[in-house]
Amino acid sequence: MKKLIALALLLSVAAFAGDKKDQHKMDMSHPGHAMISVPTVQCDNCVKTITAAVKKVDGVKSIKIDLEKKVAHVNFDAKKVQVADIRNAIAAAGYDADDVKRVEKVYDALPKCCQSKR
Ligand SMILES: [Cu+2]
Repeated sequence: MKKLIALALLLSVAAFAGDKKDQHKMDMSHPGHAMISVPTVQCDNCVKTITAAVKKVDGVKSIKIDLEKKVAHVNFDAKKVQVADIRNAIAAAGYDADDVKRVEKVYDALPKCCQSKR
C-alpha cells in the first residue's frame, strides 16, 4: 500500500513537471494578454468595429470583447506588439481605450447608434 502511494506521488510530481515544461515553452513565444477598458462600447456593431481594427494589428492573436463589462481581452505576441499599440488601434477606430482617447473624427463618422452619449 505504501508503495502504491509513493508511486502515485511520483506520478503526480512527474505530471507537475510536465506542466511546468509546457509553461516554459509558452514563455518562449512571448505571449501577452491584456484587458483593455473600452468604456464607450455600445453594441454589437461597436464590438465588430473594434475587433476588426485590433485584428489588423500585427502580432495580435485574438480579441474578445465583453460588451457588458466593456472590456477587451486581447492575446498577442509580446515580441511583435505592445499593449500601447493595441490601445492606439482601438482609439484610431473611434473608441476610448484605457487612458487613450478616441480619434474624434473617426468617432463622428461612426453610426449614430455607436456614439456614446456625451
Ligand atoms: Cu455600436
